[in-house]
Amino acid sequence: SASVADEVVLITGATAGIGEACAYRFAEAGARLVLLGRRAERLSALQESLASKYGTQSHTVQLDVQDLDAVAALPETLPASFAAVSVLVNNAGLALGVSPAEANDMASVTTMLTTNVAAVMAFTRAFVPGFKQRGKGHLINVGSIAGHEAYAGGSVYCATKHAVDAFTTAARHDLIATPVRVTAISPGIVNTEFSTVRLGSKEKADAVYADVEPLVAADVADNIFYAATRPAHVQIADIVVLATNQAAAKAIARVG
Ligand code: NDP
Ligand code: 8X3
Repeated sequence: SASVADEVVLITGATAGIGEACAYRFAEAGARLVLLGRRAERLSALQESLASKYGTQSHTVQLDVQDLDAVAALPETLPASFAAVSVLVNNAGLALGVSPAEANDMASVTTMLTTNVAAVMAFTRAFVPGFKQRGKGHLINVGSIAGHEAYAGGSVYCATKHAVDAFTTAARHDLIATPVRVTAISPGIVNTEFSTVRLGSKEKADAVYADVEPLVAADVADNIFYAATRPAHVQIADIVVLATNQAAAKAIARVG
């Protein structure tokens, strides 16, 4: 496998869940990290924790990824020692609610489309030219099983993750003659803050994860790390990863 030691790995949505688990996984392997999210206290706490645990050098950026101009400006504003990003993990994302298609709240529609789709496009636009210039780089987009199937109550979220899937595949075509690799990671049920954000309360979220052993964020970070550490000639296209008692987004056996 290829080492990510001393590589600069940029992770969006590093303040919780899968992004935070990626920070620990890449830090353990000696990477230097650019960590992004809106919650500044969590970024500082993560930075300190990684430094004390692994001696990690990291740079934090408090950013709402919906600010597409700030995303475009980001490469210019990184300190020199963090400028040569070679792995971009587009992880920040969310679902808001389970409205049926005919009742979607349009503010939530815009938030999901901008965060899950436009921001992924903006980060790609911001960092992949550098990958091409330096002849090295890996674009990793966190999709979902919701990018491979659609379900009731998921009209907008599933549409965003289908868009991530299409964008990722098209990017792979665009970059076919370069050393740049393009990967999608498509998890099923993962116990993170995702369902609290989607459903609006921890109590409702707990029901999603009840009587089944879901994936945990570290499982998905492990998949992302796997893709990032293959030899340079190996391009993982998509990892669809489900809980053992899951066969599709809404096919989950509550076996205890
Ligand atoms: P969490 O809610 O635990 O984490 C989401 C992360 O995204 C947080 O760090 C949050 O940071 C960040 N984020 C959200 N909106 C913004 C924004 N506007 N600007 C910057 N950062 C933002 O959820 P997960 O870890 O589960 O989600 C990570 C990714 O995995 C998402 O793309 C999600 O769609 C995907 N996914 C999740 C699955 C699951 O079952 N949990 C399954 C399949 C895919 P902050 O709030 O500090 O900004
Ligand atoms: C999150 C997984 O199945 O709730 O992307 O859409 S699902």
